[in-house]
Amino acid sequence: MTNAFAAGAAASPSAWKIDAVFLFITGVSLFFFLLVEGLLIYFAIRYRRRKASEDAATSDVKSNTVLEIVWVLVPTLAVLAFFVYGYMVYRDVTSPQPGAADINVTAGQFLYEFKYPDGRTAMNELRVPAGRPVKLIMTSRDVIHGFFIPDYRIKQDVLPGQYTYLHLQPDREGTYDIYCTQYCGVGHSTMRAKLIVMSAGAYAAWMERGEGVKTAMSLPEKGKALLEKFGCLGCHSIDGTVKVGPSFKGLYGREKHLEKGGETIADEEYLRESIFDPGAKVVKGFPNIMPTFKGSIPDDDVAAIIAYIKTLK
Ligand code: HEC
Ligand SMILES: [Cu+2]
Repeated sequence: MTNAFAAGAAASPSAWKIDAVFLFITGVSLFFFLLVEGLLIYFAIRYRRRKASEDAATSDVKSNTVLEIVWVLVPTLAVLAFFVYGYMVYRDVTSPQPGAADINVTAGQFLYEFKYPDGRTAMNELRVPAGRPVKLIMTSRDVIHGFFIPDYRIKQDVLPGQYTYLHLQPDREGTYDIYCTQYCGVGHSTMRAKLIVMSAGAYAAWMERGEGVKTAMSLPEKGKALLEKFGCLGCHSIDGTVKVGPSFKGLYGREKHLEKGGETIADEEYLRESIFDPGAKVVKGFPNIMPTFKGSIPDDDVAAIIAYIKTLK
């Protein structure tokens, strides 16, 4: 098996974009390194101390404005180019892709669990069809883990009690390594999984076969049942009616105004926080009376509830 430092060829658009930034920075740095070191060596030889008779006084150079402007401006522009180019690629690689499939990832000592929207669960094996972007919604059930796909050049810490995201653009079929990059305990080095990118046909056939642990319900169906089970619907509606609390209809992705002032986008992490710590971001115009469900709703159930809320467009 290859290790994390021997990553293979770039295997997704994000990977070659990141490689291009890396090469650009390395190339420009190499150019200036050779220029400066070359001049250093050249001047050291050209103006070395010779016999005393040749020790003529040097010419009286005070300053050279043009030269000074050039040597301040050129490196400034180079560094700005690193920033702008790097930031553009960072934005591109970390922003949601339209039409992405959502997959929940739960990291735990010492495995990754992948939960698909149809309710199926797989351990250490993430199967996706080529050509369709994927959004990973990740959390940990114990300590901090680091989700890393070397061939994609992307990495994201996975934290307990919070969602973090990773956006994949799988476009080439194959099997790629997934590592954990945070030392998370004795089994850390065995914490490996596979990203398996399949052709659309093979993926559909795999879905059809229904491999993996599959619950009776899809994630959103389970979420819907949980809203009833936990009594959320006493205060929240799913059809747009405002009850004691705001309606869940159209909630996902919306900009929410907060009681404290300011606003936030209702993404998965916002929804998770609203359930476990309702007082943290109180919706403007509503009382802070929602009870916390921390400890009473397992992480997996919260993921299902969020999957359901996302379907309420
Ligand atoms: C006693 C009534 C009550 C119950 C029960 C309740 N909530 Fe709430 N909830 C509220 C109120 C009021 C708000 C708005 C104030 C705030 O943000 O805390 C709210 C806000 C929210 C928000 C943020 C909504 C938005 O528009 O930004 C989410 C998500 C949420 N609740 C989910 C749930 C879930 C899931 C459950 C069940 C597990 C639940 N709530 C149970 C009263 C309740
Ligand atoms: Cu780990």
